[in-house]
Amino acid sequence: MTNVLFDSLLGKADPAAQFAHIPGEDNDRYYTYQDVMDVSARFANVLTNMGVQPGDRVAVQVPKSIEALMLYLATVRAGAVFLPLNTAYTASEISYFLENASPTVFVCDPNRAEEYTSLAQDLDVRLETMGVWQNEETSAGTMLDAGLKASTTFETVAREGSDLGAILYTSGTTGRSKGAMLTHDNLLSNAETLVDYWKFTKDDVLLHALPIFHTHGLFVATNIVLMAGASIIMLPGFNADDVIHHLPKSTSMMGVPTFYTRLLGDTRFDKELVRHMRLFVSGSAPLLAETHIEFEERTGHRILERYGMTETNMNTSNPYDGERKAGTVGFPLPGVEVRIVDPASGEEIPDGEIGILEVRGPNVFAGYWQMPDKTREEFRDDGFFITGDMASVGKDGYIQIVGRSKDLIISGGYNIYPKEIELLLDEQPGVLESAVIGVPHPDFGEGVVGILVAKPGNTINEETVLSSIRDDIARFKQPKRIIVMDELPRNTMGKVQKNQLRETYKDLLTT
Ligand code: MCA
Ligand code: AMP
Repeated sequence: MTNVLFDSLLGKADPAAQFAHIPGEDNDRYYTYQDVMDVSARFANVLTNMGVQPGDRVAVQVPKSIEALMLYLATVRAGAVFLPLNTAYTASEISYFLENASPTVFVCDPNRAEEYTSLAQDLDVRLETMGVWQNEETSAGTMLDAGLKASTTFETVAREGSDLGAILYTSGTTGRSKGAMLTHDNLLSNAETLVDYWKFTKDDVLLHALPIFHTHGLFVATNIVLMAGASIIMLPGFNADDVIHHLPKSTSMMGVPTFYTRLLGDTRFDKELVRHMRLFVSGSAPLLAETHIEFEERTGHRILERYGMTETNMNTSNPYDGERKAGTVGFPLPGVEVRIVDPASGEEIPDGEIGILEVRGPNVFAGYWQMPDKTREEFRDDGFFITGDMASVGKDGYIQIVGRSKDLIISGGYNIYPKEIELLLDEQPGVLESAVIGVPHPDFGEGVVGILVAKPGNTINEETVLSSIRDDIARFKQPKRIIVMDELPRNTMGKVQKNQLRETYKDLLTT
């Protein structure tokens, strides 16, 4: 019996080949594929000794590090389910995830252990810590300490393709997040397809500047590299100086559009710097056609844009060899079926017309964790998943994402559901009601704006509202501006007209 995901990702790796280069302030570190096997075995032993059983959830909110990636592999190796959490989430956000997913272990940043101690006790979750490795003399958390003492031999737990490998939470339209259950087959099928489609080989060096708590940085970037036996240069996050420094040693990079607009804003970013590059991939949010064009003019490279979701991994991609069309997300990936339907009837509509994009394939998730009703609502009877993205197919077959039927803001590649912020703003003293919208933002594509109406006799102060929600939700979700209106514009049905608000405030964050 095999462990479908782990054995496929690492089955053919050359132990002596390099997996990672981790630039450091004082000295750089390097990981071979043998190190990947050894360190993932150590953490798998640690997890198993803590009582983690196959199928148990391991929740992780830790700073980006190579060891955090090894913890992902170790969890899969131990037959458990990896549950990564955004490092920006506050304790009150985390408490929902822990309660909902009931993990056996929660690994957090050592700097936040105190904040989480009583929460973990109340929920009967074992709390462990993992920071960024310094050296053998300096402790960087209980997981790393235990890992150092653990054996590098571990008998990988057998798992089938239909077993869960990970749960990733996506924000919900009603404010509460839903845990998307991803199976070994979901993750593996997408990695196999993308290695092939984007022509990754063992000679590739991927510049990794994305966070590793979302699909893009965790599965798309990492699984592909492992599967191809390639290597990464692992940066703690996106910083233009570091990226520019390491690009000449890389062959490929994956990023959200903000990465590319920031690089274009830097005069050091030119043709010479990226001479060795083979591929730039963009996704998670729409890449403006003008960014695509400016990028080609500056570097001679055409960014390859693809489209995916937490629930589905990657669905469509521009071609590697054929034309990469600006403003489109290309074609359905091999094995993935895409159709565009009329939102009301669910009937397929002709090419060129705009409808909702639905998708079916081995990449599509197994449902929302403990939410059978929500799962049923978002699937058609024939197995197609209703993405909520509005799209059309051009005459040439290229798919264009033209908007969203769901009320979603995408800021710097992070999803933000207005309802969650509105519920919080409505609770603030003196607030009668609120509407949260996304408007153009020069750096993040879209930025959050909160529109408030005061209760009669009350006045609202922007600073007071912003500071009182500071500890409740992640910083990236907090409105960049608060606007106070006498009343919200509504249609005859009483529904708030967000289109009108978006139009009125379209220049608020750009000027
Ligand atoms: C940081 N801030 C943000 C964002 N990021 N505000 C809005 N939107 C954001 N995305 C705020 C911080 O709270 C802070 O506010 C200020 O901006 C500067 O923060 P800093 O940490 O310096 O920002 P940064 O490190 O430069 O981060 C920007 C970033 C980052 C590099 C664009 O957000 C990022 O790495 N985004 C990638 C997201 C991603 O991986 N998405 C994939 C999801 P203040 O100063 O007021 O405190 S997976 C997915 O969507 C699907 C599956 C797919 O298709 O891939
Ligand atoms: P998430 O829920 O974080 O997985 O985000 C998925 C959403 O990101 C999709 O439903 C789309 O709305 C959006 N998205 C991802 N890639 C693209 C893209 N290339 N162009 C436009 N939207 C995208």
